[in-house]
Amino acid sequence: MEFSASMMCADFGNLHDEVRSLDEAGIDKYHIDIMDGMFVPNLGMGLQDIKCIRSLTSKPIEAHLMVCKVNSYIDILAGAGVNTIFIHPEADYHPFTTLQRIIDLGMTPGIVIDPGTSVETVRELFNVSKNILVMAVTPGFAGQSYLPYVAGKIRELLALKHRYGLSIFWDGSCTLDKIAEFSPMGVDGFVLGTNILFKRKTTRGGGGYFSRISEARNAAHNSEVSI
Ligand code: S6P
Ligand code: MG
Repeated sequence: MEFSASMMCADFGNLHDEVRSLDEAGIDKYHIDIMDGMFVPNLGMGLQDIKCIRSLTSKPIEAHLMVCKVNSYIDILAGAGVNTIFIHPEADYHPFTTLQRIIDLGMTPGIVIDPGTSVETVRELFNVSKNILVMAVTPGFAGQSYLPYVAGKIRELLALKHRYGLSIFWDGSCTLDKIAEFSPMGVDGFVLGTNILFKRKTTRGGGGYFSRISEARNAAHNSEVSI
């Protein structure tokens, strides 16, 4: 089970402390949301943020690209020390070429499935990208409500998991009850944002993050009943 910290929810006034605290608290990966104000109506994190985080941790960094010109960002992100890049295939005319470029630069490719995208539409890409990030909210903002019909799509993906050798990750409105429900089914990881990791400003810090990550691990562990 892998838990990522959604860094757009972190306290940017204390980014150094945030990363050090999350590292010490045992976070597995850093999730960086990158937006261009076009593919989604918001702006996310920038290159300077990524470089800062890279300088502070040796843990993996995953970039979630919510942009139109996907292939313009790949080389830049490789240079910034990103380990995994998730792309929205519908934003790219030639997602296979972009995924291959990610591989050629020594990174791991991933694809994101929007609430409005069906599994069948992107299934051919599973031959190249084994990491699938499923959006449980409309991409663009933290703190949104869970879209219940996404559960059906996750079940569809889980049915294909072994055939393609997929790793399936959850992004958006991740709560402890969702971890408890979906990790036993085979979801491999969750992006933690305002619902679990960054929920109360007043209690941020190593101890706070440690107990929140522990709660997430317990939710996964205590419900380990295989299907
Ligand atoms: C949404 C973005 C996500 C969120 C994260 C926030 O566009 O891709 O990574 O930052 O899901 O978590 P929460 O718990 O506030 O929904
Ligand atoms: Mg994201």
